[in-house]
Amino acid sequence: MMPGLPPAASAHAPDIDFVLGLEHVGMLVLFLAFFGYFAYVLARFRQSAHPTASYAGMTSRWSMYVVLAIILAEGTLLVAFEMPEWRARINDLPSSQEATVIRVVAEQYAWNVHYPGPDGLFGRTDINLVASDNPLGLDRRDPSAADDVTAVNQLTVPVNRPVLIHLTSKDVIHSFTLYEMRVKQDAIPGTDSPVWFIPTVTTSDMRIRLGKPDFEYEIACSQLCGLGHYRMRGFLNVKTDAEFRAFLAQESRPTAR
Ligand SMILES: [Cu+2]
Repeated sequence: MMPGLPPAASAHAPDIDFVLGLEHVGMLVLFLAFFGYFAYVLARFRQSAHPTASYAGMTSRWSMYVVLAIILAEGTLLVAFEMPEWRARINDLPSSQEATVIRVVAEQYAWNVHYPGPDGLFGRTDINLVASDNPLGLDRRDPSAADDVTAVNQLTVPVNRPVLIHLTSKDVIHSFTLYEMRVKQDAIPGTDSPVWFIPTVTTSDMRIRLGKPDFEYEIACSQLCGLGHYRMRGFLNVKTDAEFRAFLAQESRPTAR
């Protein structure tokens, strides 16, 4: 419906695009109507046709009815379309049984990715353990941490299953953005912001679909977060279930670290 958007690759993307389309059509109607009226008034009430001002002005009420109609249309857009969409995205989180649960910790200027590993438990993290070779501050002595998988700027997820990301930040506010998934969520220090989506097209299928063999889904930071903001760029790898399992098995071997 909306021209110029990136390709859509998540289950909820058509809903977001529909609401975006409604909003833009509404804005276009308002823009054309106001400019049409403005042009009409410029011509209709030009000085040569009205050498003396009318101090009584307009007495009819139709302008009030127009404004009420605009308020009604915008209220309908908000209550009937935007709020249900918001609710579905924010309130109805998938359970951790059905979803692939991943932590993403933003920092200036990278995305740290943390998988719980086969045991499904995230290992303990401690700010005092944060080092250049341990950006998450993961405590490897914690039994739940032994099989955890970490990555930097590479987020790998399985296709056609919910992905639930627990998003936070180590330093300033960043904004986690996956354009093709229609996901955007601020990453705030000290706050766990859950965000979820169901990817529907693997990276390799999207390459075929677009005819671009080197296409990648990008993770962008949409919040100006410092001098290196422009290079805060990661990649989202959407894999088949089998490929994802192989990736996790490969990465969670102790020798892989
Ligand atoms: Cu950032």
